[in-house]
Amino acid sequence: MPRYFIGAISNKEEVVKKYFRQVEIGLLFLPLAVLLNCAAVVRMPLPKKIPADFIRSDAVLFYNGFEQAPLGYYEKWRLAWDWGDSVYIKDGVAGGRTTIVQDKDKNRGKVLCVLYPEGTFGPKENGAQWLLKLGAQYEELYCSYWVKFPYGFEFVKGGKLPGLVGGEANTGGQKPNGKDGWSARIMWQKGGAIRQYVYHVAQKDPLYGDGRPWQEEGENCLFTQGQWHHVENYVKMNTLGKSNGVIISWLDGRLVMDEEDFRFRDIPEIGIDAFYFSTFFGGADETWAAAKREYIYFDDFVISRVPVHGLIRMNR
Ligand SMILES: [Ca+2]
Repeated sequence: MPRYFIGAISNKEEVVKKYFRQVEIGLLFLPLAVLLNCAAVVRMPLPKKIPADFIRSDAVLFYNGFEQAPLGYYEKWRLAWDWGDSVYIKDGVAGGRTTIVQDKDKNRGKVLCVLYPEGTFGPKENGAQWLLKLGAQYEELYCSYWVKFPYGFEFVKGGKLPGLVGGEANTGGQKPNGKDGWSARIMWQKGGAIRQYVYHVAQKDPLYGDGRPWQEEGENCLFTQGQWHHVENYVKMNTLGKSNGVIISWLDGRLVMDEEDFRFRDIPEIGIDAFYFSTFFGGADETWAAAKREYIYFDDFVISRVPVHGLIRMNR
């Protein structure tokens, strides 16, 4: 047999041996690979409720999911019980526009229902407002909650939704001067579009705050009727003398706004010191009025040092 032929056979044997060596090595790691693969597939799903141990942790300054409140009219005494004695109740509660109801979504349980009577606008006749004082001044914080606009809700021109504030919590055409306060609420707009509505020293308008749209891939984000949405804001105070204050927003866990050009203050005495539960149709004239009797539902308010949206499963 020619030598080169033996060599060829010998090479083939080497190739086969090498192949089986690789298979053996592969088999050694197979159980590990299977385990890792299974772990990836069978990963525990996130809960739809905020985990109780997180609520009890030092990261959370305030939580209210309304589960202990009696069903029916959400009276001043109960609101103060849930939100603390320092809560400053402004509008809508004495007028009977706040109620605790049972939601059909078991994960929500009891929720807050706010009434917006037909043909009204502004907080005196429409929606509700109270200020949750945090008892300290913070440089950065998160706030989050669930909100649902029911089927058939008519958004009209828009209205306010709660957010973090500081100092005198400037709203209603009172442009901040750097020494008074600021606010960073959320607004729904025509068709359910969403924007951050921010009163700060460097705002463009001499009266009203800056509206910054919530967008994803260049498209405006919308509230969907009949669906619970999770909204979250991160606010960080600006360095004194600079317009570098930050607001980052998430809708249903997705990043929808990230801007860092806000001038909330010019003095160190102003920080984040309150959460403003503020909701009403408006706008300052009747073109903003509710077209019919409307309701909006709220649940699971959290004020925290860390974000909440990564801890819970969203409706997708
Ligand atoms: Ca609840």
